[in-house]
Amino acid sequence: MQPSASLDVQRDGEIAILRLNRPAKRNALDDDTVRGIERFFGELPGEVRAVVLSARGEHFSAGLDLSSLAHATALESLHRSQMWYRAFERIQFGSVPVIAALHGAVIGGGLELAAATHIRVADATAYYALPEGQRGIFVGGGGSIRISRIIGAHRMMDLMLTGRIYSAEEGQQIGLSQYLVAAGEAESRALALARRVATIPPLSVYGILQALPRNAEADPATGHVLENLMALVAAADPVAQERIAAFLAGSGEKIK
Ligand code: 1HE
Repeated sequence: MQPSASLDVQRDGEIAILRLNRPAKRNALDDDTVRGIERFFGELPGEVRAVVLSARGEHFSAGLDLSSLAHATALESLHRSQMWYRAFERIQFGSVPVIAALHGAVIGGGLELAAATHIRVADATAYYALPEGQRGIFVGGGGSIRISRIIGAHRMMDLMLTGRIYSAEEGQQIGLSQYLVAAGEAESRALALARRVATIPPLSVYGILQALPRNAEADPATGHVLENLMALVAAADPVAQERIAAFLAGSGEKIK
């Protein structure tokens, strides 16, 4: 599948690797790219069990392609935002875990894109900024929801009001990445994690991707009911039964 000229797709068994491929423009996200992301996640083959989202060139992404704002009416910008919402929702609430491999600039809409993924691996060259305030605009890819939930609204305000840049190390401390690796190693670590993730049975994946983030926002009473139902459904799956029986028989995987 080649969802757009600015995206590059590779298959490695049960893993698909989607790379932003517009390095001359620092992987700035134009309409074609975002539409391509939406298409890619909407048409993922059933055999794919995990996706690595990476980028070619020196930077992950410089955010929204600012040239698309040059003559845009408010209505056109609204429609663009809605397209970003659709694309990023397909990442966050799709059927497979998505692992981002971050390096260089992870800026503006690029950070919004990364925030829609489930696991983020950053290398030592990664840095994060939200220059929307300086540009006189606002986030428009769900960042005020996703990024603020990851790092807190006040940190996000600081980034947007002062133009502060977080280093890879700072990003790791506040949860922008869950893994921090040496320069040039983000994609290989993301791939290794994706192979591990691909062994999780689909019903557990469903609970982790669909029930968990909703429960994190739910009132406890509703959350307990959803958690119970999800736990019952997952445990009844023959794959879960087999794995538990294997552990009890001494042949299952040990946690170490
Ligand atoms: C771009 C973009 C872009 C680069 N839109 N064309 N994002 C920003 O405000 C970040 C803007 N970009 C930068 O600050 C820098 O480009 C970088 C720090 C990321 C990289 O610097 P550098 O020196 O490696 O590259 P460069 O020379 O600045 O850029 C290379 C080319 O990419 C150049 O084009 P060229 O034709 O002159 O070669 C740049 O114009 C182009 N380029 N970034 C368009 N963003 C859903 S709402 C989200 C709102 C936002 O994302 S706001 C944040 C926008």
